[in-house]
Amino acid sequence: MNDIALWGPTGSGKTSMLYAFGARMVEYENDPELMQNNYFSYQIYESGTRLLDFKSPRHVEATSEPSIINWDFVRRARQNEPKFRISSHYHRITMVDDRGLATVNMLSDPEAYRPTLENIAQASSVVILLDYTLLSDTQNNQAAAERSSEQQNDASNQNSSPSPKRTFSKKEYYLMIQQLAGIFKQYVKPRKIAVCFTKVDNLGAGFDQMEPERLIRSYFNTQTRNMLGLLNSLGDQSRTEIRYYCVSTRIRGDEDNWAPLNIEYPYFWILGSLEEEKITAAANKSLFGRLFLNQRLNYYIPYPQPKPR
Ligand SMILES: Nc1nc2c(ncn2[C@@H]2O[C@H](COP(=O)(O)OP(=O)(O)OP(=O)(O)O)[C@@H](O)[C@H]2O)c(=O)[nH]1
Ligand SMILES: [Mg+2]
Repeated sequence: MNDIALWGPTGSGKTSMLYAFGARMVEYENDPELMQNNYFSYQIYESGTRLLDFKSPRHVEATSEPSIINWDFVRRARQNEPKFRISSHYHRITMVDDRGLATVNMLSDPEAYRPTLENIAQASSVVILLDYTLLSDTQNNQAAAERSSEQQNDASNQNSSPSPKRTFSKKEYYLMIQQLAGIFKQYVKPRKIAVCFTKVDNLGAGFDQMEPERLIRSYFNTQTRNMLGLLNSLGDQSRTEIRYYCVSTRIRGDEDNWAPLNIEYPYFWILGSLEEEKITAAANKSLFGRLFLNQRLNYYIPYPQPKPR
């Protein structure tokens, strides 16, 4: 199963991220500058039928129940040569987008939140959202200060209506990731983990170009708790790969138009790996295939990557 599960507290931008990714794929279809260096078209269909029409950001609402979204993702070459054919793929992907509250509460109360926990633990890829605007102990963090007044810990209201946003101290955020790491250790399986430092648009221009590790270190590390070190240690587990991104779903102040930053790259990494695995698995079916595997992989055209920093 190609499941991509999202983990992040209420309001960290999980649902926005999914739709911003879809919107970004539409940009890849239509933007002449993007198309210049890109020989592929990317399309997302809902359950094998409808080509998805991505709404503008103001339509994203707080998630009120677990959403299991089945997408057919098609990467199709605009040209017909072997290297393009070998790089054209169709994927059936399941996006697992739960309520932030459930992804947080499953850590301390696994029994009550068993379905959420299973969905995340069993997913072959997990996108972890680190939202610095939810930190309560970051100096000059206006957004966080405003939200802390609405702080509420909702335990009684498990299965209904969207939950209010709450803030976290750096220590609390660290402890959540530590508990999440414990779940990954318990449910051993090959896993890709994309850690996204979100809402970089709030930090101002140029921050999307920064090294995500640096942002994580400066916003989430404390004197005694090394968040980046903890995240890196997830990658020490066998068959677990981890990568870091800084992303944003939109430019602040512009409510009507998507202007996502880097949002496609975690998904491109995951999809690209799936394609290389597919090519390898197909080749391994025959001696002939095995002989030419390296050649085929050399032909394969990788997805666009974030600009080197
Ligand atoms: N500035 C900024 N705001 C964002 C970004 N991504 C999401 N938001 C805002 O954050 C709020 C919450 O976004 P959602 O996508 O609903 O968050 P969620 O993680 O799905 O929340 P739950 O479903 O409640 O768990 C919305 O008001 C979004 O517009 C971003 O990259 N930058
Ligand atoms: Mg949501």
